[in-house]
Parts: sequence; C-alpha cells; structure tokens
Amino acid sequence: MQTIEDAAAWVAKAQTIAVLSGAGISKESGIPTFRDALTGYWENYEPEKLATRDGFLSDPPLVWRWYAERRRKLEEVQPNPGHYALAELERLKSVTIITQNIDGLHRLAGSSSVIELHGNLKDYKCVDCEKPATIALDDLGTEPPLCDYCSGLIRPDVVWFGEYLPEDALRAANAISHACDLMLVVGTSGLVYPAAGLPQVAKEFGATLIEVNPDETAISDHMDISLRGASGVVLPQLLAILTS
Ligand code: BJW
Ligand code: ZN
Repeated sequence: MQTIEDAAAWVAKAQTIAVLSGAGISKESGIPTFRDALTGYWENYEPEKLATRDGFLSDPPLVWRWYAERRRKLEEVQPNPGHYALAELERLKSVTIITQNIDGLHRLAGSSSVIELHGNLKDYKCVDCEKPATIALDDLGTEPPLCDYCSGLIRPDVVWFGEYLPEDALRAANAISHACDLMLVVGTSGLVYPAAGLPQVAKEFGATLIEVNPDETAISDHMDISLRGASGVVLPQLLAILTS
C-alpha cells in the first residue's frame, strides 16, 4: 500500500524534481479540464474541430470564440492550493514545472521555472506568416482579426493536434525529464503525446514517478506511487508532511 507518507519520503530524498501538469491541476481554480470543457454550448463539438488547424480554417469565428471565452474566464480565476504548494516546494528543492496548460496559473502562483509545452492563451500569431500579434482583452471580438503584415488570420499561439510543440520548450522538457530524480505527474489523463511520454523518459533515466490524480490514467501503470485525490488537497498535504 502506498501512502502519502511514502510519497513524501521519496520527495524528501529527491534533489531535482520535475512536475508534469495537466488540466486537472487547474480544475479547482474553476477551469474545466480539457475533456470536461466540451460541455454546455460546446458539447456538440469534437476536440478535433476546435483544436486543430483544419478546424480553425474551416470555421475561424467558431474556434476564435472558444478561445476568447476561455481567455475571458482567465480574468476571473486564481491559482489554487495545488499550484501554490508546487510553488512552495521550490523553497525546499530544485523544481521545474512542465505544463500542458495554457492558463499561466503556475507562474501566477509563484513558480519560477515553468515550461509551457502547449503555448499560452494570451499569445497570438498569424496563421500564415506566424508573426506574433498582441490582442487586448477588450479587442477579442467574435472573429479573428487580420495580421498587420500579410492580412492572414490571427490565431491563438497554442499547439493544436498535428502541430509541433515549441522546439525550445520540448528540448527543455526532455532535458529535465532525463535529469530529474523524481517526477510528479499531476492532473493529466496521459493521453496526449509527446507530453504523455515524458514520465517514461524520466523513469528510463532512473526517476521515481508519483501520480496525483483522482482517477486512474492511461499512464498510471508506469507510476511508482499513485495518490488518488484532487491535487488542491493532496499537494498541500504532501508539502505539510515535508515541512513538519
Ligand atoms: C484532476 C482533478 C483534480 C480532474 N486534481 N487531477 C504518439 C502516439 C499516438 C499519437 C501521437 C503520438 N505522438 C503524437 C501523436 C498525435 C497527437 C496525440 O497525442 N494524439 C493523441 C490524442 C493520441 N499529438 C500531437 O498532435 C502533438 N503534436 C505532435 O506530436 O507533433 C509532432 C507531429 C506533427 C505532425 C504529425 C505527427 C506528429 C500536439 C498535441 C497538442 C495538444 N493540444 C491540446 C490543445 C492545446 C490548446 C488548448 O488547451 O486548447 O492540449 S489538446 C488538449 O490535451 C490540451 C491539453 O494540454 C492536452 C492534455 O490534456 P490533459 O491536460 O491531460 O487534460 P485532460 O482533460 O485529458 O485530463 C484531465 C485529468 O485531470 C484527468 O486525468 C482527470 O482525472 C484529472 N483531474 N480533476 C487532479 N482536482
Ligand atoms: Zn501574417
């Protein structure tokens, strides 16, 4: 039986910690997980329709509105105790957060080393020439604006299915996965690659894997310890044991 005390003992022994986080860590901030998000008005849409280049090009206003709604929501939310516990962990250990989330909440909570694998909801670029664009919250509107340079459509600078992850971010994530002696895998279904492959990379290079998730995931079998619970509860408990 693996307990939170066992997990805390591994964390206490570790020097270099990587955290792979997914949508579940932001759920207690009021942001639905990626698969939860497709409810309400959006429930008739497939992720492939909303989070792919082809989906965007076939109905730019639809996809623009989905992201605009999520960006507006960001103004109302705050990091939760799970984000803050990971930021606090930096006082004790070297910690690098590798996040698939585009909500910026790890940095807002105070984590200083954050790798954003799938981009950021506040960044935009041209779908054609890829030049970055700045769009203020009040200017989001209901359809994508046009690029100042080439009149292409402006899109969120996030990573859609079938697109390459930002090279620097993926390189840094691979490097820390090789180097860490412990990886905390928090709030991810482990379905989406290459992010879902990082825990296995870490394990091959000798790291201990600890999952924090209320449910079993596609990568639970690789874990040394699975802590079943909400990250906003489990991570502060872990930190409390470490600092007691
Ligand atoms: C809680 C909780 C609480 C709830 N506390 N936890 C290898 C094998 C098979 C396929 C592929 C492969 N390699 C690549 C692919 C293709 C594809 C892929 O992975 N497909 C799979 C679906 C099979 N990958 C790609 O296309 C990637 N690009 C790529 O590989 O480039 C190379 C290439 C190019 C061209 C051709 C071929 C290869 C890009 C992936 C981009 C993913 N983008 C999205 C959208 C980002 C923007 C946006 O947010 O809108 O990223 S999709 C979506 O999934 C989003 C998320 O970051 C990502 C992961 O989801 P996550 O975070 O795990 O969330 P959920 O909702 O799935 O899970 C939430 C979890 O939280 C659950 O487990 C809950 O239990 C838990 N939970 N409450 C803790 N309180
Ligand atoms: Zn352009």
